[in-house]
Amino acid sequence: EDEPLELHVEERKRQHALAQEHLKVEPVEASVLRHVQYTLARRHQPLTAPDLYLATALSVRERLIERWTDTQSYYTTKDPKRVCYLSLEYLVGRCLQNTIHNLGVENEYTRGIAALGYELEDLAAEEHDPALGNGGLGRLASCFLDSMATLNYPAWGYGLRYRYGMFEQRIERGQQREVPDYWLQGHTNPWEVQRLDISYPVRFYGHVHAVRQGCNLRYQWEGGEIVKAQAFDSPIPGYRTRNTNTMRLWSSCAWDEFDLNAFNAGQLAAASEARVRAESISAVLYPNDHTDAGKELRLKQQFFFVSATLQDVVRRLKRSRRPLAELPDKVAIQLNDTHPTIAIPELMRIMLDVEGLEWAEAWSISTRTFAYTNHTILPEALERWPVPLLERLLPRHMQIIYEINHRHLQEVEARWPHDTERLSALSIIEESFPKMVRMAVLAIVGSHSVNGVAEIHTGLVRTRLFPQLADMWPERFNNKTNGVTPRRWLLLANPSLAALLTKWLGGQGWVTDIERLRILKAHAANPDLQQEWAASKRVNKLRLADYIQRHCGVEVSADALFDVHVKRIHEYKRQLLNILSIVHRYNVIKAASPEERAHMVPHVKVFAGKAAAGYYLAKRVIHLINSVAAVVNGDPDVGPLLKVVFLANYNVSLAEVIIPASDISQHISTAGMEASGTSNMKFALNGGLILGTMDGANIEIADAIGRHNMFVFGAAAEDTDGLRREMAYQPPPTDERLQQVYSCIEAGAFGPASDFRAILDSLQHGNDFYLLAHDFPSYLEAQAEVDRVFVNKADWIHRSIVSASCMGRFSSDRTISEYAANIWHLEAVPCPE
Ligand code: B1H
Repeated sequence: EDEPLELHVEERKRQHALAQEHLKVEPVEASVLRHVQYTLARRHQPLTAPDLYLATALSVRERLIERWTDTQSYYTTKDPKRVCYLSLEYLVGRCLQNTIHNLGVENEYTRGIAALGYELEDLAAEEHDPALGNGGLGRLASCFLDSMATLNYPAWGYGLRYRYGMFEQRIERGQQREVPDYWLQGHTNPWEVQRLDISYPVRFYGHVHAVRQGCNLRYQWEGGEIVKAQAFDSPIPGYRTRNTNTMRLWSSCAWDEFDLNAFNAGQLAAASEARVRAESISAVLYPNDHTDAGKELRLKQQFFFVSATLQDVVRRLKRSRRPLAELPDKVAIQLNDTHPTIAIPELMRIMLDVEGLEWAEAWSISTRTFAYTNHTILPEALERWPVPLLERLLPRHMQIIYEINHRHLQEVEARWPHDTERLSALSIIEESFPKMVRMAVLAIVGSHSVNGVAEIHTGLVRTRLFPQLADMWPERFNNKTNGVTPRRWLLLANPSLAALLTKWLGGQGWVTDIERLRILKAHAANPDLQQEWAASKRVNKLRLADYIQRHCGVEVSADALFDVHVKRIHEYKRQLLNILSIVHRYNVIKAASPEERAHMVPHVKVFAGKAAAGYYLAKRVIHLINSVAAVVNGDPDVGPLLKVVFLANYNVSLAEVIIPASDISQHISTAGMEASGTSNMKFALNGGLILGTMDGANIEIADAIGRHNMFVFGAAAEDTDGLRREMAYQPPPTDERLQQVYSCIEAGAFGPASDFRAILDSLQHGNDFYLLAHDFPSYLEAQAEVDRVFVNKADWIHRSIVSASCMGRFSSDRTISEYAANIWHLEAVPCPE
C-alpha cells in the first residue's frame, strides 16, 4: 500500500513472474515442510497437528500476500473511490479453509496435506476462532468484507484488535461460566501483519485553547493523555478474484515519547501506570449485546479506533495529493451502528482545527462522507453518552456537538417555527440530568444516508424510532436488507450440499451467483434430486450427532427431527418460549399411550448461545434449558422421542456444524423486535425450514420462498402495543397447557423452583412484555403442523428444496451491491491477474 506511485512497472512484472515461477516449482508438501523446518524450527520432532496447521497456514499465506500486495498497489495506482466500513465488531471465523477455497487451491492442499498423513479438515480445526464480536452485527461485518472483496470493491474494514475477544462459555452444573478468551496467546496468528510503520497518536482528556486568527477564533485541543494506535492488517481475499482487501484493526499501547519523558524524570511508576492504562483500551470486547452500559472505557474504545481510522483516511487522501474538499468523492465511510459515531465530530475537528476549513464547507464534506446503519430499535441498545463524561474525555468534540446541534435546531426552527415539542424530539442533546448525547440522532444529522437492515425494521425506524427525523429528511432513510456470504455459509460449511449444487447446476457459478439456485425449484419433485438432497442432509445430521455425542454425551438419532434454536440469549428472542413448549411436549409424551407414542415424531432440540455476563434472566434461561435437558434425557420412559441439548460456546465454527444439520430452526422473536436476523438466512440456504414469527427478515424470506413453506405463528408487529395495553387492562386467562408447565416447574420437576423463581415471576406477575403467554397456543399449533409435514418425507424435502432455491436475494453480494450503488457510489476495481 505504501509503495511509491512511481514504482517501476516492469520491475514489478519481473518480480511477479519470478514469484509465479517459484510457486510452480514448490508443491504444497515442500512448502509446508519448509515452514515446519525453517519458520517453526522443528526439524527433528514428529509432525503434530498444531504444527502442521501453522505451517500450512503460513504456506497458504504466502500465496495470499502476493495477491494482497498486488491489489493494494493496483488500488494506489488507480486511486478509485473507496469505502471504509467502521465496526467495533468482526466475527471473522477460522481463516484457513476460507482462504484455500477463495484462492482456488483446495485440491492442491487437500492432496498435499494427505500426503503428509493428515486431513486438511482436521488441521483446520486447530485454528482458534477469533471472536471479536457479539453476534449478528459482528458477523454481518465479516460477511460484508467477504462480499466486498469478491465483488472487487476497494474496501477497508476498520476495527479494534481486542486482546480478549468474546468470553468462552462453559456450562457447569447447568449454568454458564465465563472464561476469558485470550485468543492471541500460545500461538502466532498467521492471518495478520503488524504494520510497525503505521501508527497514530490518539488524545484523551486535556483542554481546549482558543486562539484569535484575524477576526476568527480557532480552537486547539491540547494536553491530556496520548495513546498510540498500532495497525494490524489482515488480508481479506475475494472468491476466485485477485482482489484482496484489508481489515485494519487497531491495538493500543503507550506512546513511547510520552513515556520516555516520565522515565527521564524518574517517574517510572507513573510511566508504567500510563502504559497499563493505554493497553487497557483495546484489551476487551464488551460482551453486552444490545445493552448500552455507558462505560467510560467503551467510549475510549470508540474514540480510539475512530481517531486512528480518520487519521489513516486523511493521510491516504493527502498522499494522493488531493484536497479535503474531494474527500466525499474518494471515500465513503459506513458507520456500523452508532458505535463509531464519534467519527462525525472528530472529522469536523480535523477539518476545522487542523486543516483550517470553515464550518460550512467542513460540514458539507462530512455529511457527504458518512452513512449510518441502524441495527436495532430496542431502547436499551440506543447509545447515549453523558455530557459531563464527553466534556471531560473529549472536550473539543463536545463543543463541536453543541455547535452541530445549534445549527441543526436553527434549521428545525426555520421549517417549523415555535414547535417546541419537535425541537426537543429532534435535539441531539437530551435534556435529562445529566444531559445526554443521543448518538443515533447525531449519526442521522451528520450523514447523508440512514439505513435499516430489513424492510419491517426500516419501516419501524422511520415511523416509531425517528418519525420527526424521517419527516425532516425522508430521502435520507433507506432499507438494505441483510445478507450472508454463500462462501462461508454454503460452500465451506456444507460440502455435501455444495457438491450437489455444483453437479445439478452444472458448475460452481452459484458460489458467486446464488440466484442460480432458483433453477432447482423446477426440479423440487425430482426423485433423484430429492434422494440426493436427503442424503446430504443426513451426512450433516450425522456430523452434528457426533458432535453432540462427543460434547454432551447424549446419543441422538439422525432420523429424528433436528430442531435448532441458536443465537444470543435474550428475552426478546424467546428461548424461554421454546423451552416451555418442550416441557409441554415432555408432559404430552409422559401421558401418551404406547399407540400414541408410535405416531409421535422424535425430536432433538438443540440450543446454543451466550448470555451477557450481567444479564440475570438470560442466565436463568440457560439454567432452565440445561435442567430440563437433564431430566428429559435421563428419563427412560421418553427414550428417543425427545432429546434436549445445550451446546456450549456458540461461535462461528460451531454454527458451521449446526446450521447445515437442521431440519427446523427457530426465529421466534416478539414481532417488531428482531431488526433482521441473519442466521435465518443461513438455515434456509442450507435446506432447513423455519419456524418463526413475522419479524425481521423472516417476513421477506416468507415472501421469497412462499409463506406456506414457512411455519409462522404469533402476534403481528402492529398488534403488539395494543395487546400489551389490553393485557394490562384485563389479564387474559392462562392457557391450561402453559399453566401445567408452570406447575411442573413450581413443583420442582427440574430442580429447586427457587432456581427459576425470577423466570416464573416475569411471566406470571410481570406484564408479559414479550408476549410469551399470548403466542403460546399458536406456537404449539405451528409445531403440530411441523410434525404433520415431517412424516411426509417427500413433502418435507420438496419444501426444503424450494425454500433453499428461492434464497438468492439473501446473499450479502446482493446487499453489498445495493450499498455500493445507492449509498457509496462505488465502482468495482478488478485487479488484473
Ligand atoms: C444487532 C446489535 C448490537 N442489533 C449493541 N444491535 C451492541 C447492539 O455491544 N453493543 O453495544 C452490540 C450489538 N446487534 C443485530 O444486528 C440485530 O439484533 C439483528 O437482528 C441483525 O440481524 C444484526 C445485523 O444487522
